Amino acid sequence: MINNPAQLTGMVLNGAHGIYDVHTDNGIMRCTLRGKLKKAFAQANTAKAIGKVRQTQQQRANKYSTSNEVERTERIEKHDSSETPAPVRLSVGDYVVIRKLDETTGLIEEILPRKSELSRLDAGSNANKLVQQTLLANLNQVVVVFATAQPDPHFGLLDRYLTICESAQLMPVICINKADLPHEDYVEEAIELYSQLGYTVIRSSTHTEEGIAQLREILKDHTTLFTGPSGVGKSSLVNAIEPGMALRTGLVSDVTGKGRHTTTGSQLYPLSKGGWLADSAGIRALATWNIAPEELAWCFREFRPYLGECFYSDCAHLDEEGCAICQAVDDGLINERRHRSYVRMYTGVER
Ligand SMILES: Nc1nc2c(ncn2[C@@H]2O[C@H](COP(=O)(O)OP(=O)(O)OP(=O)(O)O)[C@@H](O)[C@H]2O)c(=O)[nH]1
Ligand SMILES: [Mg+2]
Ligand SMILES: [Zn+2]
Repeated sequence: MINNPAQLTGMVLNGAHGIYDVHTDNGIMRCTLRGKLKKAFAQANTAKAIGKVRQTQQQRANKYSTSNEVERTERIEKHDSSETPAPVRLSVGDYVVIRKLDETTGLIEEILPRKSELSRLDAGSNANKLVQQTLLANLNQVVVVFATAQPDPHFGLLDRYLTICESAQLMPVICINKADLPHEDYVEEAIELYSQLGYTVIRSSTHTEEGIAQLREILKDHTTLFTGPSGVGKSSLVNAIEPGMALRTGLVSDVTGKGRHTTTGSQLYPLSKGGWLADSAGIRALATWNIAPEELAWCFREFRPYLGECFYSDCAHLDEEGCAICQAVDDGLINERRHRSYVRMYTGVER
């Protein structure tokens, strides 16, 4: 509880160039970070790689990799409870305590603990310096958007999105947009596959309005992230769901005056029927953050019934003797392409 009248709590709606718009009971406040927080984030950026590489799994993984891919198979394990957690970097969706400077501006003094987050490995990471990029904090739903065509969907990439959602224990909804465009049979087959796996799959089109009402219903009273590759129509969907929304909010990106159409960072918008919706920039490559190798198989939901059934207790489910998951693939019970996605993610190939 805050008793100091100069302080307010709020939620970060967007941020760019060190300036953040924070939604508070006093309206939207334009804020900067307090110096102490800035310094903590700078240190977090240089945090060394956490966790250790599991030797046996590393060796198995190497079987599938060429030598310069080996490095990439190094994986990050969950933080040890003994480790001091690295300070989080401020993200859209974070709840913060701010000190009012005047009626419309403030200073962010504290970041409140997150209830949830969806993160990936920051594109600027390398083997010595792994950086977490949080796409949205305190969310409870993710809509992963792909298009039927233009750009053609890459379902191996969708599997990566699903994996990071499963790992964060956030139920993903799959939205296949541009349903109005002619598309290949494999797209319909994939829609069938993901529905069978238990995911909600919505076909949508901002041109014909197909699926828009269903999306509106799903978003009500949730804090949802719209994510997916660039150009699939995320921003168009946001506008179709809540017409004029982008115009109603004072966007920080206006500060640069570049007037780009392509989304550059996450932006949270209030929904008139209740809830929040975040549009995010398109993501080309998606590397997982903080998913241990032994957790990866669990993130493929159809593998779960077979976990613990393999001959070797430390089975990596790649192509080992007595692997229950590989057997299920051979028997046609697990989709072969999904298993290939798993192998690629496990071995770090095609990151
Ligand atoms: N045919 C068709 N085109 C669409 C549809 N939705 C969006 N588009 C077009 O697809 C292009 C990209 O749309 P955006 O909404 O900017 O895509 P985005 O996913 O936000 O892209 P980034 O911000 O770069 O990540 C635009 O030219 C839209 O007009 C649709 O349902 N059908
Ligand atoms: Mg966009
Ligand atoms: Zn196995």
